[in-house]
Formats: sequence, structure tokens, C-alpha cells
Amino acid sequence: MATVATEPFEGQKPGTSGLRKKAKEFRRPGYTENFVQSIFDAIGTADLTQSTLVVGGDGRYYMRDALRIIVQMAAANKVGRVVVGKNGILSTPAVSTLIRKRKSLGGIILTASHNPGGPDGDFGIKYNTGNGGPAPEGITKAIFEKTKSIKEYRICKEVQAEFDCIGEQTFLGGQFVLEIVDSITDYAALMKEIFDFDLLRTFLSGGKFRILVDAMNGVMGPYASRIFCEELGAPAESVIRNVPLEDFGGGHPDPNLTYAADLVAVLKKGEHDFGAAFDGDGDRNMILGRGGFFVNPSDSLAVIAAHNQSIPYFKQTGMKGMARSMPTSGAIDRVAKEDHFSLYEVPTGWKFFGNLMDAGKLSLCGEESFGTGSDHVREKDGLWAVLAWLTILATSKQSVEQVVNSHWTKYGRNFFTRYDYEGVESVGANEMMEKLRTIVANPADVIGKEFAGKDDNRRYTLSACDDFRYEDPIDKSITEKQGVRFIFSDGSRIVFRLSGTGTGGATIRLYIDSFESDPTRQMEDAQVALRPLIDIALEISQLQKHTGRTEPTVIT
Ligand code: G16
Repeated sequence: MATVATEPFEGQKPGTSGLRKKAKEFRRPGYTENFVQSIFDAIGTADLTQSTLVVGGDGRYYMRDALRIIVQMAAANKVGRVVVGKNGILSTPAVSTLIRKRKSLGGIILTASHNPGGPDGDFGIKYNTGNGGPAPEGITKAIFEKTKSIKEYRICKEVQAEFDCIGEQTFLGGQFVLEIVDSITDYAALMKEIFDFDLLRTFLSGGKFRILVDAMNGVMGPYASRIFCEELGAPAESVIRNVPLEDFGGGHPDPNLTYAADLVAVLKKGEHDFGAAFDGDGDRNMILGRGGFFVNPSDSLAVIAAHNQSIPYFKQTGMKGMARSMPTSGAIDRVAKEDHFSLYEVPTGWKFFGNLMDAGKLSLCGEESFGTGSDHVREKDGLWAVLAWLTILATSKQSVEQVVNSHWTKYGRNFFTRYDYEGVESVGANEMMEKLRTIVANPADVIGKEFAGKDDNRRYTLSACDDFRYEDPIDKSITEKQGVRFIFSDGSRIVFRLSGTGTGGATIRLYIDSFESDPTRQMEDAQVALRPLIDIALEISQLQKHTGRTEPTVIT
């Protein structure tokens, strides 16, 4: 075992979901080692010899090197057992599953999620705690503090592991065990406990109900092929781009209308009843219906909420409560209100749901950023969301579009859109946010003011504005500056925040949410319905002036 002297690297601060940087950065000598040692130092458990750590990732470029380093460092830091998916492959929800099943100390996930991969792409390292969820802020802050003062790391280079055959390997005279497991088995077993696989098999087998699932050359290919095709009988061609590639085939493994445009184009031909896509690490999902009908993630969450009793897991465990991230539309709020469930609003970041779930207050939650999940694990879960939708379709005997339309008829519709301005100069983006913060810091100057879009006679009166601050209901921790909000008297909201997952410059996210109860207007295109609020948002923020951008890079 070696103790290697090192010096801190600038900027090893975990963002919304772990440390994400260019792969090149992680390849700098000592960069990965420093961050991993800081995780071990922050865990602060003196004796790890009885502990298990789960490690895996989405197969992107540099994952195998990082995996080897982590295993050697876990041995040197005296962790008793490390569990790794075959060839290092584990989806993010599968890591969460294994951490919980093995009652592990925690896990390390190697992914930059939906960000591109390859030598010029992104990489990431995220620490999850024993509940299976992303480390809460207290721990990520402690990790960051350790990175700022690190002087040495420990590594055991004599641990030369093989990652391609299932079974146990023992090192250091039996003191360190590396266990390679099948990447899918435990996760698939959990899905069988949650859903009625017989019902889904009858629904999908023989290709009667035609599905098309795009794994975007991320980690989900093998999971989707095993579960949809082998287990549920969908034809093999139902899963496309199902081979995990280090660079995702040059694509951007982000399941949205821009980066999964190929899938949308195929669905538009009208030959499939249902389409879905996943991101690089399998926690995000996009749902499409026949003809490319797009289900907004906020609506997807609300629909699953409304149909929760068709899912066997919720029937057994009961619906303990629902939650969404702050920028996610209020569609689920209407279901919670109508059906008498508690509803929690948390900042962006799956880590904020964990405490509520552990306290038994939350069963179902989601985010506008294509994340949906339940308390079966402590990560969002793309394949779970697809199985939930297929269950709803099988039991309601309606098409995707019919399910969504009937939902709007019953609960009303929350129009929602998100504009992303990716790779903006940080200076301009920060200036814009600071200006917005100055406005909301003096609410008396703006509240009661009337706003209107450029070519529209609809008027919106500002009734509240703030920078979202969250007090965790369980541990009372406070998280501040989570998004600048402008709330109007009809409940419409405009929200601005900077992404915490990008790696180049800044990404500005602008979210707009507006409720429409009038059935004659509910079928309108969201971009048309929200146009005045978009204009108002651009006017208040002076986005173009600060960034030079006239158009967003992605519209959801
Ligand atoms: C992560 C978090 C999500 C968050 C998303 C976007 O997802 O787990 O909770 O909504 O980032 O965050 P931001 O708006 O800061 O970019 P993932 O799929 O990237 O791990």
C-alpha cells in the first residue's frame, strides 16, 4: 500500500449531482485520486473493514480507469468489500438497488448522466450514501472541504482486479474482497416485485402493442433488452441503440425533443404505440405516444400520481405522499389536492427527496428534468417510469394521448416549458442572476405591477417573488438560492436558475408554468399558450443583453 503526496486541485465542488468535469480534467495525474480520497476522508468512519461499497457506472470513456483507481483506493482505505457490476456497468438506479439490498456503506457512481462522453466529453463521480441516494448537502460540502486541504491519498496498486467475470476475487491475504455481479439481475428482480409482469407480458408479447425504446447507446441497452424483450416478450427490434458505447456513438444521451429527435421522427410515422428514451446512466426518461405525442415530464409525473393504484407496489405500500422539485409544474399538486395526498416542494436535485422517503413521508416524486421515481430506490429511475406508463396503458386500455387528455379534462392542464441556454459565458449569466436577485430582494418595488407579452392582451399581475429557500422538513437543514421565482396572481410562475450539472461555461434554465382550467384552451400548443409569459421572462431578465443569446439551445 502506498501513501502518495498530493496537492489540492481547484474546483472539485460537487454540483447538483456529484462532481462533473471534462474527462480530460479527471485524467490529470492525481485528480481522480484526490476526489476519491476526499470521499473516504469525508465519510469519516474509522473502521471500514466490515463495510461494503458498491461501484459502477454508465460505461463512458475513462470509466474503466476510474474504476480501477477506486478499487485500489478502497483496498488501501481498508474497505472490506467492493461490489462492482460486470465490466463496471451499472445504471444509476441499479447502484441504488444494490446499495440498499447489500446494506452497504454507500456507493460511487461513475457517470456524467446526460452529458456527452468520449475523450472530449464529460465524466463524473458521485457518492451515494447507505440509503442508496445521492449524498446530502452536508456530506458533499464535507467532501469539497477535504479536496481543498488534501495532502495525500492512499492506493494499493498490487490489487489487480478483473472486471469481466462474475464472482469473488480476494486480495491482501483475504482482507479485501472484490465481488463482480451481473449488472441487471438484482434490478430486474426489484422491478418484478413492483409491477405485474404477467399483465405486462400479455400486453407486450408478440408485438401487438408496439413499443420503441431508445437506449441512446447509454447504459440502459442491456437492461431494456433483458426486461422488455426477454422478460416481457416484446420483439428484439423494440430496443434501439442498445449497445453501451464509451462516447454514446457521438450522440448526446439526453432524452428530450432535441437530442432524441431521431426517435421522435420514427414515432411520427405512426407505426408505434409508445416510445421512450433514457439518458446515459438510465435515471431519466422521455415518454412519447403514437404519432410522436410528447408527454411533458411534469405531466408524466402527475399522470402516474393519478393512476398510482394501478401499480401493485403502491397498492401494497400505500401512497405516503408526493413531491416535485420547485421548477416542476404544479400538475402533480392538483392530483395531490384532489386525491388528498401530502405534497412536498424541494429544490432541484434528487438528493432532496431522500430524507422524506427515509422518514416514510414520500412514495412518488419527480422533476421537470425528465426524472420520475418512487421510494423503491433513492434515485430517479427511467425504466421504472416506462413500466409505470405501460401498466397505466395496459389497465386503462387507452392510448398515451387519451390518458393525458383525460387527465387534463379531470384535473386541468398546467402548461409548462423550459428554455435552456447552454454554454453561456459565466460572467454574463452570473450578472443576470445577480440582477434578478436584486429585484426579488426588494419585492415591494415590483409586487402588484402588471406585465404583458409583446403581442398579447393577457395581463399578469405579480403577486410574489423570491429566491427559493428550502428548509428540509426532517433534518431542518437550510438550502438557499435555489432559483429566482416570479409568481403571478393567477398562479403562473417564471423561474430562473443556473444548472449545476454542466461543465462548460454556464447553462441558464428558464422555467414557465401556467394553469389552464378552460377546457377549450387546454389543447393549445404550450409554446403558444405560454408566449406572453416567455416574453415577460425575457424582458424582466434582460437575458439577451446579458448573454448575447437570441434563442435557447433546447426547448422542452
Ligand atoms: C441531476 C439531478 C436532478 C436535476 C438534474 C438537472 O440529474 O439528479 O435532480 O434535476 O440534474 O440539474 P441542473 O438543472 O442543475 O442541471 P442527472 O440526471 O443529471 O443526474
